[in-house]
Amino acid sequence: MKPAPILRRLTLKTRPSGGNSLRIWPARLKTLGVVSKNNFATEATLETKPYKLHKLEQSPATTVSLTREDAIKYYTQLHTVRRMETTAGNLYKDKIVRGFCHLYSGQVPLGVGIAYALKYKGTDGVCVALYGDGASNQGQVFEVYNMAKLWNIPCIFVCENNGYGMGTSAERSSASTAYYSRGDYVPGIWVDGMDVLAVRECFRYAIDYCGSGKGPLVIEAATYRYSGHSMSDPGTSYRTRDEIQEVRQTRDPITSFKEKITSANLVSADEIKKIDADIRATVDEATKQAKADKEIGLDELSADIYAHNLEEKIRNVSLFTPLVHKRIGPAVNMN
Ligand SMILES: Cc1ncc(C[n+]2csc(CCOP(=O)(O)OP(=O)(O)O)c2C)c(N)n1
Ligand SMILES: [Mg+2]
Repeated sequence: MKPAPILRRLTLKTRPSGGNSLRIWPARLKTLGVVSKNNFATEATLETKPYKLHKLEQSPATTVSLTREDAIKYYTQLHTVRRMETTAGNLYKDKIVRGFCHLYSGQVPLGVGIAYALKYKGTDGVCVALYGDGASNQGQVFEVYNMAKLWNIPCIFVCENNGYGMGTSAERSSASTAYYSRGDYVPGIWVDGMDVLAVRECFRYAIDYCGSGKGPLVIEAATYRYSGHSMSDPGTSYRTRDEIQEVRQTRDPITSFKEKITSANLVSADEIKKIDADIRATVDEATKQAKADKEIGLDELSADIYAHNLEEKIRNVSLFTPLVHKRIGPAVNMN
């Protein structure tokens, strides 16, 4: 096994503000124990892709420090999400998952309302409101940009620009595709959404910026949509297969992160293989269990909608036959 290259590196600590605090400690690396027993680096210094700024002077950090623990955590999360989504997509195609399902939908004004409440209550919390390039041209987005800047509301607007809104390319729908600058008087950052560490630093910066009372920010995360908008969109009638292949080969976030962490000697190729195999086994097992389980009852339609439900009844398609709110378990983020 190669010795950790970390001793030759300089460790650059970054503050959450994104400003580099530039504490360079090459001589102390050994005593800080940055080389683990098995010769892996426990921490490495890596470069992110550059950002583009709109009405901001300071950029998020481009030289960042990554621990071995975080490298494994991020890789595992990224790969598990992809494996789950691919599996869910296949189950849909096999007609095992039925119906119509949007993976998530953003309500930008609602996010600004939540952010306003955080400020009103005197907290330093921020709210992240996400929307796609396709949604970005709606009037409501511009209305809340105004309100958020006027009152310096701590809202991070995130435009996930994946190049397409349903079957329409960003260039065909938007007079300006520089989404990070479309808040005009709201400062903005363009970040490569395929670079995990750039996204991490960008959000560190944004949380610090908005949480310290400076008002809202617009982040454009540049990414790519491998699949169609929904299962009924094969995603190949308005672009070429070559375009999709090209992105998979040159910009894939998981592949590039894997390369980064293995070449920084944070994780070995064997460990990656083991993580991949474990994820495959976990998702396969969950799929097997989901297929074998009996169908869930209709009472689950109205289960766990609210963390703290204030009214016992939930509105149904007919007002006269309301459903009952059922508690199955606490929300995962409230444990
Ligand atoms: C207010 C509103 N107008 C129109 C629609 C119909 N609609 C659903 S998705 C979509 C395009 C979304 O594009 P984007 O946000 O880029 O999502 P992506 O296709 O990349 O998943 C539209 C117009 C909607 N859901 N809501
Ligand atoms: Mg889109």
